[in-house]
Amino acid sequence: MVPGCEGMAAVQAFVQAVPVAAHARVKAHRPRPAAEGVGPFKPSVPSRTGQAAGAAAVFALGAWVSRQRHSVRCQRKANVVELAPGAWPAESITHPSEVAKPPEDLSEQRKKAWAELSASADVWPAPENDRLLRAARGESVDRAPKWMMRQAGRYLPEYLAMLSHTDFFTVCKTPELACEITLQPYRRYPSLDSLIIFSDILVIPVAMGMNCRMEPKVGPQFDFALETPEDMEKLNLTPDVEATLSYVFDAVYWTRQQVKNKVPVIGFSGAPWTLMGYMVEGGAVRSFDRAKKWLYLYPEASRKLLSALRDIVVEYLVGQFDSGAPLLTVFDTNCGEIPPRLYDEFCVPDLKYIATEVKKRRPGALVSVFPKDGEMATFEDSDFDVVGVSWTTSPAEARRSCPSKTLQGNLDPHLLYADTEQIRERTVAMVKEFGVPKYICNLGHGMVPTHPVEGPKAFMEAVDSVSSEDAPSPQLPAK
Ligand code: 1CP
Repeated sequence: MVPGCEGMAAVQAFVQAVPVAAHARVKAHRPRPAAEGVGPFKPSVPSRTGQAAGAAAVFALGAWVSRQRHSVRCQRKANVVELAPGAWPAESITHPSEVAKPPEDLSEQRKKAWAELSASADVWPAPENDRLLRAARGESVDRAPKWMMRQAGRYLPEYLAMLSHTDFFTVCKTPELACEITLQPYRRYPSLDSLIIFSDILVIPVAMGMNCRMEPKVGPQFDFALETPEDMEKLNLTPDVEATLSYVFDAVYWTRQQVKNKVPVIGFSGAPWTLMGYMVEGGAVRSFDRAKKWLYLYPEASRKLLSALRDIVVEYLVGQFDSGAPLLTVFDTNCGEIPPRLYDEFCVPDLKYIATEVKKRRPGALVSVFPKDGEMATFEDSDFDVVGVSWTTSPAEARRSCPSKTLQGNLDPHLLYADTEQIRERTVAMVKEFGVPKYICNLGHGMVPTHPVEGPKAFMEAVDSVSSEDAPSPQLPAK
């Protein structure tokens, strides 16, 4: 028991006893009004009062909000999450039972929609705000498009509220809940130029037969690790991607509808090496020693695993494109964990193949890679449209490494703890260093649970304040 939170177990037991989980809705579904589904915060309480069961519902919601506050206070004491003072936006919370539910035949509708579309075109109609896609294609834009890695997640109290009713992978597997969490940052920051579908890179190992739990304070944990090559026999190296990951495709398709195609929905996958890292280690770890050893001890088995992952990644990205995600990102978060020589040998050919193959099969798709802390120049000669820049690289160095590519990045996520003035100043300087042409503004890695919610607002306002005239392509001095 966490000291000072003695009531927490009872509260949690009560919360669990109330059948509000995704599959056990007790209330009649109340679809949110159209504008509410995508716009900035709209208090949900007043709209309930006119309903027949208004008073009871308000009472229930009040009790629920109070439970969440209590739970978050307890979590803060347990040092699980730090919320900025006054950051709790009670009015922005959507109860899982209130989330608009898709039709039973969503998967069939999705497949039919793509079959009809692909008969005449190879892309979905452009979103109302297509800055991200224009920038990815190297076309002109009025200002830099922006989004934040891990924008839908644990720094948002409304995410924590949702997660207190269900578990992480249930959310991933329930399209309306994944959609709701995808929309949360957009409601809070309506000037975002893109949404990234709420999911996790680890859904691929799950599809291969490695069940995964999200342990509080620990992170993802698989039921088993790949200790030796023999353990690969426990995996399905060629899973049916549509059958095992259709929940992600449905979430993409549903989110595109719910956001009314106002902004693009980004699809994503882990890169083979980053996925292999988690599979060999058995979950989130501080260092990937065992995975690195695999490359030296079992090079053949490593190649076999990496190429199986590569083929699944291609299918998975194509499936997300067909569901309505025009831009697909490959996260190679563990790129910088191994020396360039090893990365070139084991990882680069597969990554290049992924970009080439996805674009061969879906010429309208835009593909992006984030080789965190790696040698970006490797990707200048690839079919990726966009290359992500870690916070460890300077904008000038990144431009020199990949002169023909659209670059994405790279604000130090820690800057989001600073005061608004500093955030604004550094962000404007960064946009000018990159220049608006061929640029997508983002962080140099993801948001973390302790980030205050005010930081992203200052970051986004700063990006919006710089026009393409203010920040033309930089003239880079020779090195
Ligand atoms: O908003 C978004 O970006 C969409 C959701 C998203 C994405 C793109 C999540 C939700 N995870 C990811 C990708 C992801 N997951 C990566 C690649 C990108 C990156 O480096 O940021 C990696 C390495 C993971 C693996 C992972 N998932 C870890 C281990 C690494 C770490 O951060 O310690 C952990 C802890 C997770 C859990 C996770 N994934 C996503 C969320 C919101 C959470 C937290 C779960 C929770 O506690 O509620």
